[in-house]
Amino acid sequence: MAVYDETSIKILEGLEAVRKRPGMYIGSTDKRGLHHLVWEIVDNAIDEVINGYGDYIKVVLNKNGSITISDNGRGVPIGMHESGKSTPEVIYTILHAGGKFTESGYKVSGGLHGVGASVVNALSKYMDVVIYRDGKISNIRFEDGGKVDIPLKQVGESKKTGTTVTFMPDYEVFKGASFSYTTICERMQESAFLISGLTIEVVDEEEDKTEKYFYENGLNSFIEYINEDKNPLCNIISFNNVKNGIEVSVALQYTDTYNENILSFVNNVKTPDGGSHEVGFKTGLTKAFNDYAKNNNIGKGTLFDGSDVREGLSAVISLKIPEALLQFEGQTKAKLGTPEARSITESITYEQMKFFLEENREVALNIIDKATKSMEARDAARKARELVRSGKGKEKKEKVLSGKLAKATGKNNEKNELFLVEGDSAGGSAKTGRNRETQAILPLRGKVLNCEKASSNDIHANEELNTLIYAIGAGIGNEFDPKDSNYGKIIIMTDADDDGAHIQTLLLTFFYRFMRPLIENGMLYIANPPLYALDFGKYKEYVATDEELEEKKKTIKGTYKVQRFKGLGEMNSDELYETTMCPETRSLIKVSITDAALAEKRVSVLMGDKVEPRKEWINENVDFTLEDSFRKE
Ligand code: 28G
Repeated sequence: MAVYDETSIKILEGLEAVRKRPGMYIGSTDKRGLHHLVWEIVDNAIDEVINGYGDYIKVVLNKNGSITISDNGRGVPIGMHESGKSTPEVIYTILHAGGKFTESGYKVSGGLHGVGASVVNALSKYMDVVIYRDGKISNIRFEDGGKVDIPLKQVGESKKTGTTVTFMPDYEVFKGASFSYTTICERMQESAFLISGLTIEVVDEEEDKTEKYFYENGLNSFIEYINEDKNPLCNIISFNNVKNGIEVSVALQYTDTYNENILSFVNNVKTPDGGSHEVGFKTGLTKAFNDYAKNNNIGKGTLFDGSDVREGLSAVISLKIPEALLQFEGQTKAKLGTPEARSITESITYEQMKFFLEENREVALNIIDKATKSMEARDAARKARELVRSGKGKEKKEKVLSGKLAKATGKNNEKNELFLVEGDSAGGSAKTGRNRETQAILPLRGKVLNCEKASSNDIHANEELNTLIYAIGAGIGNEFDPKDSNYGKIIIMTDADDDGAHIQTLLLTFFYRFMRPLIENGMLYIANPPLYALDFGKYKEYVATDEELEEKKKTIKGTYKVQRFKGLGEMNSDELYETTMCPETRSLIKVSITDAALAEKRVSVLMGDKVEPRKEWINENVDFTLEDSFRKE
């Protein structure tokens, strides 16, 4: 039985503070917060590897909802601390003010984690730590938010070294949340890319699944993975340099697509909102290309825009920044602030790219050719916009839209909704049934262009998409501004069959590539038409899914007919309005991007022109949706 002295009481008060305001320590108590606990413990294991001890980390999702993380590092020291407590007890119960220091001098993360293993302990029903060190196996166990259950004691002998931590999150705190194998795998894969030579294994005991990640070539492997289903235009270019204690590593490669895909990391943690390092990288890259073009008399004498030299670019930027220089910005601390990171990344990128271009003339010419085309396309787009502003353009716009778009009569853009409807027949019903004041209908004929490999010129030449762009009226690509949108909601309404799903995917790809802020601002929706109607004679009830139909069948007495809707066209206009369009009775699916990098990867796998990866991906993800990265809520 533990004795409670003054310091013990202080410690318990500290842990209690975490339990009272978990959000302050781990951001939130939803699924995200729950995963923070994992990252916190895994980061400690990663630290040990970065310090040069161990090369293997394993994460096991246990059947009972607990999780076990182990490494083969030195093992947490097991000696007595000056306080009279064992070192492990101190490490797992004392809150670290600010963030923790590491031996390498680089704090693992600057964001919400880095709060220490004691926070995880505070939010766990129990935590069990097994340490292999000094020929011994030692164990300490905590319960109910960090109270010592069994103090550190030897439980065996072993020549192994390392640490194993098992914890059961307090699901009273993380109500309804559960660990996601996919989320954990994706993050572990990312860590394995960033730390060459590290093996990370993830096991799901419940589902009997396991993944193992190991990459010998770090960032190069990362780029290989990102571009695996794209066609590269050059070999992977990579460089690494240190200035003023800041280490910059970059790998990049151009592909024949039109998208730019830049991922950045600081001290092995992703910076999803970029920041000074990304700005520096972009400036350095643009300058290198513009200088090269000028010095070699290539191109048109006009300077490239940054976006021109990033067309088709995939890049991973990884910085190591000493603790003292770390600065993050924004609510989620997902953006690097450190000003030195900008100038240092810029100068390293500029020097290295300049050198590379001079040594690789053929590649240089190839990329500059692509950038020149981008510049011309930009120019063409600008001229087209100017045309729209002048009378002629208005005429053209009206002509493109006439006979297709049924406009809303109301003038409140934010309240207005644009329905993109599959097929003329459903389009007709939607036009008849709609609320004319707020709802506009644009029927889509045939298949939408696959935008994965389309340039903005291709898009402008495509009648179907052109109509859509004019209807929304907020521009496209870099010029797109959701504030100019004629509609507060854009709603994709297709049949609930394979063709409908395909059209949805094609439209999602278009919006993702060319009007991404629309998704980011939560303005894109998918309509959710019913699959069945139960006809009771006097009235009908509508049912959305097969499961719901089975449930309903069990409870209903009396006679009824089941009608299955094969498509939107089978509903009459009133039915279509009531079930799928009426704001009071419909259910809409909001499209959101939870992880841009993943969405990027998935869009290129699904929509790219390489057949094998697509087949593989579809086989692995049987239900053909863009879940997770395109979360539908
Ligand atoms: C299993 C999941 C997570 C860890 C270590 C190794 C050491 C350590 C961890 O020390 C205490 C305080 C300052 C030095 C350090 C072992 C030095 C020598 C370690 C982990 C000691 C922290 N030998 N491995 N902590 N410092 N793995 N994996 O947590 O003075 S945490």
